[in-house]
Amino acid sequence: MFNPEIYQQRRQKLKELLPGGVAIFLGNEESPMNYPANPYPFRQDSSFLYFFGLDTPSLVGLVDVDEGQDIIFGHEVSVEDIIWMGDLPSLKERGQSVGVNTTRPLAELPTFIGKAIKAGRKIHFLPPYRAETTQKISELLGIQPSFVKQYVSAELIRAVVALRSVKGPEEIAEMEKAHEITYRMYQAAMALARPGRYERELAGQMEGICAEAGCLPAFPIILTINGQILHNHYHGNQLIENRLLVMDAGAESPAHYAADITRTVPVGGKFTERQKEIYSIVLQAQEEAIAAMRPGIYFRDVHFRAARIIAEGLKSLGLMKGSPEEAVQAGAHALFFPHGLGHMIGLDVHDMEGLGEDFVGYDETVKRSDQFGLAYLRMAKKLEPNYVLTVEPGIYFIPALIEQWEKERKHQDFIDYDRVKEYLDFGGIRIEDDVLVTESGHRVLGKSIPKKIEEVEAVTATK
Ligand SMILES: [Mn+2]
Repeated sequence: MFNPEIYQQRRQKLKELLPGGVAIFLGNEESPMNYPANPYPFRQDSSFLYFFGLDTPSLVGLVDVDEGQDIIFGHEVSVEDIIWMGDLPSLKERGQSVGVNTTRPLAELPTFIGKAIKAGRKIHFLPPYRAETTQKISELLGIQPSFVKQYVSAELIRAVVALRSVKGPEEIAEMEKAHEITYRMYQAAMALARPGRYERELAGQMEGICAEAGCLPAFPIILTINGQILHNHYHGNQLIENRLLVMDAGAESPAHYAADITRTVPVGGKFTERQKEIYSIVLQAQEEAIAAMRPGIYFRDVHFRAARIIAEGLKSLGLMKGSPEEAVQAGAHALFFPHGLGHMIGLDVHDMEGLGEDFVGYDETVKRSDQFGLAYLRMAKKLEPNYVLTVEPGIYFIPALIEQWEKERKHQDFIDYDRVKEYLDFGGIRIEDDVLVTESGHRVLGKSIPKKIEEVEAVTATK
């Protein structure tokens, strides 16, 4: 948790951005796995954390823009709570720790909201992503659950996105902590990437390092010899000599800020020539994309820059043909690079994605494309100082996609399908770092995790 002043300033700025009304932030509840008293690890809602900091369930934060007041609604600590969970600070003390002087029993919330509605005041809320939150909003505001999403406040979403997008020094420091842990996760996993090991052994080491540091992974670890499957969470394969291993993982700091790193290593510690050729293209795309990061540049243009390097590189290997520029415009490169270059990162690994990707990554100057590949670009708009984004190009050989495009003769002026089919057993490569946009350029967060070919070979197990 940060100083109470940080939270006060954030709520003050929110009041300045909203035209009026009352903004409510529903904290999360415990989420049961298989019976009520056996919950998943508790994860607080990120916007609640941002404005109200408290990392415990069953709280509602309220920012009354008209009255200039902040209130936390929650349960008072009971003797029963103390029996099971030990001494806990009172609701009042917890409120004060985040600069909120007014706390009320949760049971008073419906009355407060009812009065505000009667007075014709607007109740702002963010899009819920858990069924019970939808249910609570439904009951509080008298909206049928299936209509709740239609009543979310675009004004509140815009204000929250404006604030959470620009990271403060205290947030960058937290992200650096997440990177410190993530660095150690990669050191361990790379050293274990030897034939005969199982994916789960490496993934388990990574999770263990998070646990030792008192935190959790920021998202389920992707660690697979089938990197062509983009969000593969299966960890049951045995590592095979010379197969590429894609690892996409990151820790979440104790204050819940995420790191998100991807490295691709050759099992056994030596890239084949063919792997080196493709790897070098991805690395060049990633390094040049990072080099382009600065305030004022559209992230979509950085994405295109990476896509062009991929198209040029694949042309030099005979997999693509024609003009790389035109190929990228037509979307032909998306056969190999079907996702976007990156996304914002912060309290959520895909930061604020639950508020709506178009609110986060797009604005009136840049609209989302519906072209295959480009449509998955989560972030397109102009970069500003203190944005933090991932930069994560990749090249994948996805047999089902290749087969489908060839059958449809899709982009055949730009793709040499006979050559591409020689790579059906290749797998995939992705390289990802987290980049802070500074006043004059950028800074890559965290200690540098090996990504140059020689560095990767040096730290990856040989046998
Ligand atoms: Mn990512």
